[in-house]
Formats: sequence, C-alpha cells, structure tokens
Amino acid sequence: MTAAARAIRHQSLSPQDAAQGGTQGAAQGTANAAFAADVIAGFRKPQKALSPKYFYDEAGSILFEEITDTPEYYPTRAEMSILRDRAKEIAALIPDGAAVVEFGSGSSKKARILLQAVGPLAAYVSVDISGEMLVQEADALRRDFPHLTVVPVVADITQRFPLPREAMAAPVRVGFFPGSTIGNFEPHAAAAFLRNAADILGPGALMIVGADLVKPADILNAAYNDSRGVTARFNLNLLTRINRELGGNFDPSAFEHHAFFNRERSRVEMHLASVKRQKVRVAGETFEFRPGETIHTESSYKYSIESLGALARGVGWQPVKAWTDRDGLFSIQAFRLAGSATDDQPRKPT
Ligand code: AVI
Repeated sequence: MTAAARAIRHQSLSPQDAAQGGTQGAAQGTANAAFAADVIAGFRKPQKALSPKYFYDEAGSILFEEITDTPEYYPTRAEMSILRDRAKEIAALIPDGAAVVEFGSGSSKKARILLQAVGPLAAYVSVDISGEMLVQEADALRRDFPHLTVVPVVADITQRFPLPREAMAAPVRVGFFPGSTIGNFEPHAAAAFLRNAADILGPGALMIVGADLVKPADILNAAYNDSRGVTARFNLNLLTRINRELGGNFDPSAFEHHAFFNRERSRVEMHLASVKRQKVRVAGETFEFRPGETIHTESSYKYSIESLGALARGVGWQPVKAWTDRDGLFSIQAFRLAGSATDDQPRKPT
C-alpha cells in the first residue's frame, strides 16, 4: 500500500480504531463487530432485515457490476445516456472555478462524462468509503485530466466530513450523487443525507442527483429478477458473506431470492426467503426461520421528479432542472441551496 493510500486509510478509521493504533487489523475487527451487531439486531426484528450496504464485499461488488450489464437492469444504461446526451446542459449549471464533490464516487465513471463537459474547476473531490479504489481512480483521473486537481477523500458520505481546502476555497461547490443510491436510503435517511450534503457544500451549492423513476411494475420486477439470475446471486451472496466473516452456518441453497415492486411504498423490495423451517447460527446466536419467512435485504425507492423535489425542498434544496432519458425511465435532477458562497464568511475547513 502506498503512503498516500495509508494516509487515506487512516482517515477512514473510526476514533476507536485510531485509539487502538489505527492498524488494518483493528479496523477489520471494528468493521466485523459492527457487522455482527447489525446482523443480530436486524435478525431479532419481527421482520428480519439487514442493511443493503453489506451487499458490497468483493464478490458482491463484482456481481453488482454484472447486474448493470443484464438486459433487464436499465438504470445504469439510462443514467449514462442522460449524462452523455445532456452533459453540456448539466455542465452549464456548473460555473468555472467551482469544486465538484462526488458522494460515493466508486469508479468515477459517470463523473468523467461531466468532467469532459465542464469548464476549468478548482477541484474534483471524490469521496468514498473504500480508500484503495479511491487512490487508484484518482491516479487514473489525473492521467486523463492533467489540468484537473483531483482530491480523494475517504469518508462515510452519510456523516459530516471536512472538505479539503481546495474545495473550501472555491466560490461554489457542486455535489454529484449519481447511481440512484439515494433510492437505497429510507426517505427519512435520504432527507438526512441531503441535509448533511447541504451543510458540507455550503450556501449557493448545487446538487446533481441520479434517481430512478416510478414506472409500471413489470419493468421494475424484471429489472430486479433478471433472467440470468445475477441479482439472485447478488442477494444470496449476503449469506455467504455472513458465513465467512461472522462464522455463520447459513445454507444459501435453503433460501430464495424474492424481489417485487411495492407500489404503496414506491419501492422495490428484495428479500431472502427461507424455503423450510430451519435454525441458523450466526455471531454466537441462533435464529429460527419459518418456511417462507424472509430477511428484508434492500429497498430501492422509486421517485417522480415531483416527489424527489418535495423531499429535497423539505431540507432546503430548490429544484432547478431535471432531465430524463428518452424512455422516461430514469432522472438526473439538479437542486440549489439558497444564498451564495459570498453571503457568508469564507468557509474554513473543519
Ligand atoms: C446500487 N443500487 C442503486 C441498486 C438499486 O437498483 O437499488 C442496487 C441493486 N439491487 C439490485 N439490483 C441492483
């Protein structure tokens, strides 16, 4: 691991890890303890549940990439098509000298389309929980955009984190949150995320969000039940991960992938359903499953332009513009915060 990667990795550690000396082993221990605590708390609920964030171990991340290539899973293709077709219009909202902050940047694949279309920027700040990937992608971006200042920041995007001084010194900051990840937050958490982003980006900021749209159930049900069974493997991989990391004894073949659109709640739900009565030991506890009983593993909320606009407005963001793909499947929506960066004292890095 390079020095830069080590430094970034250290920033990602919790205060407890840092107190323990910030070793990789300590961080792993803390992560496993948090995972175990979430599994135990989630499986004790009347409706067993687990956060979708646990999908993304190495195998899960590869499977997710594979999902985006299935013919049924349209969101990634639709969002890319909006970015390609509307890059100039989206970029026109971003003034020269702004800093672009991508929340959960991953491979920065979508940001690259924007970066090609914008004028000179103060910085592109890629924020992600995975330090290793950030450093690699930042290096690749610097090669491909030699005049761009790329600053990777390891942070949990749902928490308050300090922006680097390159971004704080810019007259305005522009948040970028593509991928419809906002749909994987419960609506109250989506509002909390947008409120936190407003605090981080400051007055006059712009926020560009990718959000999947409500649509007929057959399209949604097909997208989350692809015929190659990739989404099923992605869902079931959670049990393999629990077995490996928490010493569980799940038999993944005794569970089935269920995904369906819940129109009342405007969300696709993914579940793992037990095919029989069974007991499973995990993290030192035994959990019983009735035949057909499920673990709720993911909600993917589907918005309209209006419903996301109302949610954003509730936490101070004013809708500016929205774009959809040709088939009206997916949206990219831009919001602005009241005020301008010059209304306030210059924001100092916290
Ligand atoms: C990452 N996220 C936006 C995906 C979604 O559509 O909610 C995750 C996913 N789950 C099943 N397929 C894809």
